[in-house]
Amino acid sequence: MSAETQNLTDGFHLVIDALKLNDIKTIYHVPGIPVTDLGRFAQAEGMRVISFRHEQHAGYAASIAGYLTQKPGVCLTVSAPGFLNGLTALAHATTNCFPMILISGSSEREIVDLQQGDYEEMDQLAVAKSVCKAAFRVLHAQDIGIAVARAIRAACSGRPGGVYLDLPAKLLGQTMEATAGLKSLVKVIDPAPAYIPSPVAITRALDLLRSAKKPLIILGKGAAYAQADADIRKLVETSGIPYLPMSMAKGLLPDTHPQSASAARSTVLKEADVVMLIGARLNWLLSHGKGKTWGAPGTQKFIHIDIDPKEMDSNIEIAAPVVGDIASAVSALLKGMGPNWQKAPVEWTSVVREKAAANIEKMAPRLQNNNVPMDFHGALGALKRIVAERPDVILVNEGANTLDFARSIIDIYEPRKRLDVGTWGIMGIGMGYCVAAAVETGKPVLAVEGDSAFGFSGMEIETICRYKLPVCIVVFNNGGIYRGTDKNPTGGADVAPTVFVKDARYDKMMEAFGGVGVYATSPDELSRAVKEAIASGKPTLVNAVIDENAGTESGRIGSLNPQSVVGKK
Ligand code: ADP
Ligand code: TZD
Ligand code: MG
Repeated sequence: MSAETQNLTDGFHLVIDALKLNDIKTIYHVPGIPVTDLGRFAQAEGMRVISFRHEQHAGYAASIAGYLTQKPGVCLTVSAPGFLNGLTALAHATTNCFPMILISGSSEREIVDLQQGDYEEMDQLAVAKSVCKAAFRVLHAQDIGIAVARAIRAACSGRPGGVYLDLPAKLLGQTMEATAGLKSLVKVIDPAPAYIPSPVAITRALDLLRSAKKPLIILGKGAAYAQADADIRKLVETSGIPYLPMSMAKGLLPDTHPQSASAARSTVLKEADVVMLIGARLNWLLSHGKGKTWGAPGTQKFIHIDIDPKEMDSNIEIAAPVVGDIASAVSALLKGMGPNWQKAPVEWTSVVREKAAANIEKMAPRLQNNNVPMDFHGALGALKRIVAERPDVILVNEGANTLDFARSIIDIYEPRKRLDVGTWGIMGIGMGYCVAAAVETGKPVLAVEGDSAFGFSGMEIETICRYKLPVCIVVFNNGGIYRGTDKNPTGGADVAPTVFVKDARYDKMMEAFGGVGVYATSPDELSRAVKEAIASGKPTLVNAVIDENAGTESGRIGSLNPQSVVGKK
């Protein structure tokens, strides 16, 4: 370093220093102009820089890192196409209420704005705005500190979500005096301030709860995100109310908990008279709180705890809105309930418990089958028993049948141990989630993937092997989307659009990168392979051969498909 540059810093280093000052330790990334050196310098400065094969997966990794840690996951991409690849994940983070920051390099402003055709030219800020909570562009090195601070605050405060930060190439090379640079950085104090619900709202909610004959609690992934695990459990147990976890809220209380109503879902949704939603929206996943899934209109009243006031009455009337952060709200409810709270009526809780127990008993023998080729129940029964022995494993899950069956069959025992397709029911989160789950927690990861779902992010198994992550991927290979048996009705040479290559060997892909590949045709073989993978921590892919007839159209959401009166299948 020459004497003149000794006391200088630049845009690259200010971005890194600003992130580090705010305790952000990892960047999920794909290198290229103009951010290659940003990734290199970040690594040199002690950050963990995880380099992916495609930005979408780096983005999904960042989004779920945000969910797991309550700190924004950071994804760093190149301009236009790299940015667009990352944008799907940014939209996903916003939709799922995960804090994330997408940082993209961009081309020369003067050329972009005059549309003169720069390398990877695009007005990225304008494009990003519609899919995130906030979008900022930085033009001067001295503003980097404040921009990163704003991005963190926007991502974490209130309802969490995605934020876009646009860094033009020229900014990164800009210099400023090092001490002034250091002073320009901002450490965000209290990035997610508590949002205390009003005492009136708490009293109203408790009065309604007290009047209930058939109360129900629904826990959503907002409740899991809030990390108020002990108080949430205490609330459920003190109240004695049956609870239903949404898929990513499974494990907040162990799925084997006597108050779990998962196996009596349709009964409780239909019959409950007061429903308390904690960090769960009444969106399509809960049939918007109305229709045949629910009781007759007017027979059910809702308490809704959410940090976003706009969520109240979004689909139906909310009798007791509790606007606040979940930790504060649950603690206020507990305080209001006191030690002598009357537990939920046994006439109700015993009905729910018996219904759930009967359904679980009915299912049990199917989960023990050792059929070859495997069906979903035999294969998932084997995995269920493994997770019961290793509750610390993080389960990543996507697919259609593979998703729906795994969600109901595999019990989860600890909070934030089930990561899945989320609010959009999106395919492609798989390998990005695996990487971030392993990197952020150091825990073993088990991915249960439909063969179609796996294909969306399959190339990232190289990333998993490269970083030697303790990830075991099980591909449920039924030869296609939903099933492998569709035919081309014309009899032409092309196979049906839902069908893949027969007997594909996904396990060999893993071997290509030095990982362990296993071909499993029975639940016993599958079980052995997964146990070994978890014990060794070696990147492993098990190709689990599933009966190509076993699945159904769209898994459990086939009813959402529009129907044709003239089309032939
Ligand atoms: P699920 O898909 O599990 O039903 P949703 O994603 O629909 O869950 O709902 C999550 C909800 O949790 C969102 O409405 C979001 O505003 C809310 N939320 C997220 N974090 C918090 C928090 N700390 N406190 C209160 N509400 C939160
Ligand atoms: N693209 C994206 C990004 N998300 C989607 N949800 C889809 C397409 C549509 N889709 C589903 O909803 S499930 C699915 C697709 C393509 C794949 C289902 O096949 P699978 O699972 O092999 O993963 P099963 O076990 O065969 O049902
Ligand atoms: Mg399939």
